[in-house]
Amino acid sequence: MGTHEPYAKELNNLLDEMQIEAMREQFTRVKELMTYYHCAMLEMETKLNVLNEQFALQNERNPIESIKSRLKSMSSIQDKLRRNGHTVSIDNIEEFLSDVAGIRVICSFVDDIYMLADCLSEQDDIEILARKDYIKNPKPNGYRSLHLIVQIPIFLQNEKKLMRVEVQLRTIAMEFWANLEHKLRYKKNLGEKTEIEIEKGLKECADISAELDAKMYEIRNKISR
Ligand code: 0O2
Repeated sequence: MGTHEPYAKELNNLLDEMQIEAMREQFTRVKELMTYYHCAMLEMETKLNVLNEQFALQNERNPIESIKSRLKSMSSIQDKLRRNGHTVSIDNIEEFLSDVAGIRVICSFVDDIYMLADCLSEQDDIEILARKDYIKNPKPNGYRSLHLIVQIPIFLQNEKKLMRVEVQLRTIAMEFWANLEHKLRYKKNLGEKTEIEIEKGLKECADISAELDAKMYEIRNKISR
């Protein structure tokens, strides 16, 4: 028995080392992938900023109020993969998640949203893989925004890589509603009656925000006729 012990210890050490090496490799790959998503996000931001500048030259106003970008956190990535029945792996991140890189574009008016979406879809280096129009078809809770899944190339030292970025376009009023609704969504366990009242209240606020957008659009058109 005793004579096998040194081998067992060596074998354990070897296994430990192999596991550490495998973990190191995975870590490097995740870091690499997240860097690629970050680069794709920067490319998309530049495209949007260029459109903003060019539109301002011609129309003396900016269609974009602000741009917010974020990379999905590792814990959200894991949660989303598991929630959708996938194992957590680097390949599955690339295959099944389209919103690791996310850009939110806050526009001045509703027509600016569609103008920007059209401009993006006409650019020959990017492809719109999916489009969800929650402005024309709001979610039952009142959520409005235009969502695009865009595939964009990034040019690395020796290769071109196609990456997916989720672009959410919305007005200031839509952003205001979505931010507050997001904060309030987690305050549950208030009792069924109160929760129904809150949902109804939020839906009313969403309708008011849609009216506000329509009214602002009308006023702008009167001014810039
Ligand atoms: P985060 O942190 O904002 O990224 P998906 O889950 O994306 O695969 P789904 O549900 O069809 O598929 O996506 P959808 O409808 O395009 O919505 C995804 C994102 O839109 C959400 O991201 C939110 O950012 C936003 N969103 C959608 N519905 C609502 C809503 O009712 N209220 C608010 N405030 N935001 C909404 P995540 O994944 O929730 O997280």
